[in-house]
Amino acid sequence: MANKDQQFIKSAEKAVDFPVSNLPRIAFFGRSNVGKSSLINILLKRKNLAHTSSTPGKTQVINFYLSMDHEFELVDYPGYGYAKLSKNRREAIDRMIRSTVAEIPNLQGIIQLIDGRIATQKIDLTFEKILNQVGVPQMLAITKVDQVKKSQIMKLERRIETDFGKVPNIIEYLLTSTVSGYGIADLQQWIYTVI
Ligand SMILES: Nc1nc2c(ncn2[C@@H]2O[C@H](COP(=O)(O)OP(=O)(O)OP(=O)(O)O)[C@@H](O)[C@H]2O)c(=O)[nH]1
Ligand SMILES: [Mg+2]
Repeated sequence: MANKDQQFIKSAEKAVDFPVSNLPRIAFFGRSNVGKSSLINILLKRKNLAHTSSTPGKTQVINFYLSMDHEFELVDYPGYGYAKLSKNRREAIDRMIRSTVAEIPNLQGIIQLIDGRIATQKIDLTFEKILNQVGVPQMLAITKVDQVKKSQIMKLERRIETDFGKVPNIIEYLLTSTVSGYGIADLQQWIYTVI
């Protein structure tokens, strides 16, 4: 078992600073506040190793983490498209994502998080296409489904299929919640199939 200090590997802002590793990596993308760091913590079985916050824009650099079993690494990216950041800062984060995603050594999978409580945002579709070009298996994690009424779940699934079905590759998605734990085992399973 790794302790907390061993599980945090490194922060980086540029691809040249990415840590070298033999382990497969899974990277996480999504709008600010969608729940990336929360999901990473639950997959790492840590409470707040990846810092979470109700204030969007918490994660400002790219953070690399080691899984509990030392089998893979998780890469936590800053959120894209956060309206309250200055235009310069927002564009810098978008550029950081675009210019580094294809440079992550040993990248085996991409998890893009989509807020299940609101309509699909244009920026999510834009980034879905950008991330798709990297050419590694891609999973959509629909987040915060604990806040979606049971009666609305099927509607949500149809909407995701319609919105993301237009992109070139057939899209895989999972409904998730870090509050109820819904979908987490399936996501973990997906990671083990792609690494
Ligand atoms: N209800 C609910 N809230 C969640 C869930 N996951 C995360 N949150 C909350 O959403 C907020 C943002 O979570 P973070 O994990 O910090 O989001 P992030 O995507 O890392 O945000 P940035 O670092 O700003 O890009 C926090 O207040 C979390 O507690 C979930 O499954 N359900
Ligand atoms: Mg974060």
